[in-house]
Amino acid sequence: MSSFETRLFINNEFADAKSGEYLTVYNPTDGSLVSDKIHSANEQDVDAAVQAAQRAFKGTWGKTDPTARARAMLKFADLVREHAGEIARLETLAMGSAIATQTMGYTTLADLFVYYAGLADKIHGETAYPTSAGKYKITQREPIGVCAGIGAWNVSAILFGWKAAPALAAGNTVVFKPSEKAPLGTLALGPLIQQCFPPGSINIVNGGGKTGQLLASHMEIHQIAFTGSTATGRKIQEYAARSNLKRVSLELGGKSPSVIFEDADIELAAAKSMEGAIANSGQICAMASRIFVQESIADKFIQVLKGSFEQVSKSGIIGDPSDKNTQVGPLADKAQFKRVMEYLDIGKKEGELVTGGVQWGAKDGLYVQPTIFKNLGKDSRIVREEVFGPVVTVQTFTSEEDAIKLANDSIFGLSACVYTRSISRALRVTREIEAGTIAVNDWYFPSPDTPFGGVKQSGYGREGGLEGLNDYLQTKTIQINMNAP
Ligand code: TXE
Repeated sequence: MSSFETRLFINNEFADAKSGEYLTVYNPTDGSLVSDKIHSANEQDVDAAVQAAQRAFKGTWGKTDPTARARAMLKFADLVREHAGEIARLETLAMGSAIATQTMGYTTLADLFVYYAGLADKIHGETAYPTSAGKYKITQREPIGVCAGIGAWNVSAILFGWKAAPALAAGNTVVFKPSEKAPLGTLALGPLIQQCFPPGSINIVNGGGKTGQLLASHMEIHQIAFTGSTATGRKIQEYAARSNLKRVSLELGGKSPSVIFEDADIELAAAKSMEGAIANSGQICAMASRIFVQESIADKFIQVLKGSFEQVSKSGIIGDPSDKNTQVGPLADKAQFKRVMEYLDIGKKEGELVTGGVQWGAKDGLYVQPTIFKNLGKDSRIVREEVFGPVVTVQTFTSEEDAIKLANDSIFGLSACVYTRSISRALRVTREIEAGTIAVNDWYFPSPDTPFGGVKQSGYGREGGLEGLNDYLQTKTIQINMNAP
């Protein structure tokens, strides 16, 4: 894909932004300009997108028979799967993530549309039993109307699918804003959307925080799903409260713990911890960045983990993200790189560097060597805050109780990992850990058929699985007087 679309996608057409404002994106592999002409939506543009979505909700998509909705979604899924590799290149170009990772992102988007297409004709209410005092009561589950989505830049395809697929299956229409750091892949879906959905069903508006604020504050949008930082999530909730009290679901940051007990398979725990840390160069919200290992096996575990982290830099899987064998690309942009380097400085000052801790490769490439720190205090910022890079901290614990306490000592609660050979311990510990998702003897990566989301300041609402549909439906109760003539 040598050229790409940079305009807004409204009512099934690409259109110039009325704002006359543009976003700029650089390639993080070498700092070269990707585009300085990515149209940025202002209030008029957002209004046009919302009106188109409103018309589709009232007139076409919202009135489409559920089985026809499912067929349109399945057609879209097939097209996305067919073009996954070429669209993924646009993500790689803009934010440096490995082509294999982003291709998986687009095939997962296709899977999400298949999953929710299957639910489109299975949405139904209940009958209240027993009928009381001659009143027959039923509930029906209805779409909400125009739903907005705001995505982060790390896996744009999945973030779009989590929001758009359940919204459309339920009969809603969508206005989606991809991140200003990686809008090109989402825009490339426009021609595929045109082939499957009536105009206005899915609209894409580019822009930064200002455009996001317009969506979150819009009076005709009745639901907004957000993925991004906790700080922005807080603002989204405020905008919703100040405007029309639209429903909000938030998938925010994390600082996920990984708890490794002395009966665990050390090689497996180290390999999985490494895989999770380098996937998407550590830019995954569910990444387990706080590792807690039982004291009795700590030295052995750290030694094996160090070996597997160092192997990444030696094995050739870090490098050009457009190469299909690459697993670790650069960080998304200069801001992200600077932020991660600042955390590395904190780690070096406050703890002990085990491996990494520096830039990888040439100066213009925004790569970071996979990094391990140990011996950090529990209040060090690198232990408390989300780094969003291939960086882990290792601390030790003595007992199960101690491990649970340490794992839960965070404002976040998105995900967690537990490594043990004991099923009863796994069941006890997973029950106690405060997180929306937990992997046992594995690192956690979400899948279309199960709900994903956080507790505490990692947000609320669930995306994926049957529960993922709930945010896009509202229940109406109907009461019928059975004694009426
Ligand atoms: O997030 P932002 P950024 C974390 C991660 C990362 C940090 C910053 O720690 O380093 O957040 O990333 C839109 N009103 N995560 O700067 O700013 C913005 O345009 C409405 C975790 O990308 O939260 C983008 O589309 N919208 C996360 C989206 O919000 C606003 C993934 C996210 O931007 C807005 C990414 C506003 N006032 C980052 N300001 C995860 N959970 O996976 C910005 N936006």
